[in-house]
Amino acid sequence: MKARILSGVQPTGQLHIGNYLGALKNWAEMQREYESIFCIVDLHAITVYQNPEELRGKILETAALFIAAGIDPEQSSIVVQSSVPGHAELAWLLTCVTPLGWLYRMTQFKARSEKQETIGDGILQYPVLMAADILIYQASIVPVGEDQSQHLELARDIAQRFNSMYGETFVMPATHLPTVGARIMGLDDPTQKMSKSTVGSGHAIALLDDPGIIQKKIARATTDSKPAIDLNDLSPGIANLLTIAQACDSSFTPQAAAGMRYGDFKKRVAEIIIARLEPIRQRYREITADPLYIDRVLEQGREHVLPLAEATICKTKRAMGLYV
Ligand code: AQP
Repeated sequence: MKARILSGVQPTGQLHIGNYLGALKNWAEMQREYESIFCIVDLHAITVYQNPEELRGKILETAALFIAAGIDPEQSSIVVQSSVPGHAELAWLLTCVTPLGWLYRMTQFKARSEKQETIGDGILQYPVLMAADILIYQASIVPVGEDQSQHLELARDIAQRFNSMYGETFVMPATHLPTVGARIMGLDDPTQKMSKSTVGSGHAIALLDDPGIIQKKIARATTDSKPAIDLNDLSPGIANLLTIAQACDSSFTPQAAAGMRYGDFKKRVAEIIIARLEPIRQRYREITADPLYIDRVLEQGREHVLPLAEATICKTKRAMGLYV
């Protein structure tokens, strides 16, 4: 039997090259080797207000982008988190074994709560729901970008605590990070992670950006005042562009860029990104030409995973002494 992998993306904002290089690209590569479940985590998205009409559109767009980026719905299950009630149900069961202090320590919670006057309980509980997303499918590997490492550690801690309190119930999930591209930084500020939620037209390369926009964004990317690339003294902006180029095209090496003038280097990086993203954009157009195709894919994914989720819910409730 193949080991199972699970991962997800929030249907918010525009999917960017960080999401692709940190997550989607690896999913597409790993799906041949593993039984794969990829979720559109809409319950995570609503931890902050989402316009309901836009959210529905984003769910479908995200599913289409999964497929355009290489996820094969005949090989992998593409699932909307809220369409499988077990995610929320397991999250409650896990909430009851999770010490509050573990949640307050999460760096993402701290960063988000600092930015807001009142903070919703959902933002605090987010990592427990994420643990439920993983544990409900007994996934043994979770391919994510580096920003999710702490949440993954917490998922393991929760699983371990549950198993020691109620007996072996959950498979212990391992984090899988890409070797290159685990943390793509913002083009406008290469000290900050590229994020869907960060506003600004120069921050991220969206997967659906056209070639002209990509060239402009790379040309404007923050670097430094040096004229050419010195591999012994890389500023965060140049290091980030090198990482993006290398992750998009494995035949590109930083050594090949040594001594290149910044203008020429940026043109080369833009070409590499365009060559990587153009087929995704084209495939996205083909997929979305049939308005019902995505609904069929999502229904097929849901049907496939429902029994898996149900089995874990029963096992967990039974372990806790609840009425099954
Ligand atoms: N910059 C990144 N570099 C590498 N991987 C990344 N991921 C996200 N950003 C990067 C990975 O993409 C998957 C989906 O994550 P997400 O839906 O949380 O995307 P986001 O861009 O982080 O979205 P938000 O809404 O802007 O979230 P916050 O505010 O948390 O940053 C994950 O596997 C993630 O690791």
